[in-house]
Amino acid sequence: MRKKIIFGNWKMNGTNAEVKAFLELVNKNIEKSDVIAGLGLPFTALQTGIDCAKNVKIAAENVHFDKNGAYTGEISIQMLKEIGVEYVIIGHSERREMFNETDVTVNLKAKALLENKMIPIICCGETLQTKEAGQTIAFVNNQINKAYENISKVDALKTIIAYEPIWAIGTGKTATAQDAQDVCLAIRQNLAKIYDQTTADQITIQYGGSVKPGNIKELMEQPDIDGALVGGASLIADDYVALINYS
Ligand code: G2H
Repeated sequence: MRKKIIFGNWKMNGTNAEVKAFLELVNKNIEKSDVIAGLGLPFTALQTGIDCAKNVKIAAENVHFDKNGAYTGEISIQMLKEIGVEYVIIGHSERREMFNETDVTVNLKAKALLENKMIPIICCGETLQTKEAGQTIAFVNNQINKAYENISKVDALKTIIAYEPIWAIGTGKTATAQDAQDVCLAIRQNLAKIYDQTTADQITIQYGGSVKPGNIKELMEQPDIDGALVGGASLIADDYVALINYS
């Protein structure tokens, strides 16, 4: 039985003061012990997140795959581990589109995180153009095949996938619950081809893209959607609490 895993993704939002105030409100109001709640934060707010969160896992929104070196402005896995971060969002479409993230770097990051016993949240998802060309599943499966190259079955079990159709991100357009389910099922079928059905059945697949309190329940009721990665709505404490306490 897969537990629901619902993470906020604050993107480039949130000062330390804002994160502290947000978590003080959220800590008191999260009821559900059967949902794993999390929050992706900018690097500068991670320490505050770790210090203030009670039942909320803290995620970084990116990391470099190399151990250390001449990478001005980058952050290493060791640096995140040192402050207690366990989860890292990798391959978000905004990083792919604006910051040169590729399937190759996503794979390097996933492998490096797993070697360090950290949990990658591996994002995938298609553009509107790809969707309209009827290529969604082929495109997403190709992203997944590349992300999981040379990752063992044991390690794959520790990963989380976030399926985020790019056309639904921050646009207010959510995939219908059925459309999201269809793609999440196709991802699971692809994982069964890469590994086996038992492994595929244990991997968490989140949906992301304009998730909000009003649509989370229907999305979470889909058999292959195991959680959500939420941007805009996760910035508001009341909405974040409603998302975690959705049922
Ligand atoms: C997709 C999502 C969070 P939003 O990027 O990862 O953002 O919920 O604002 O569409």
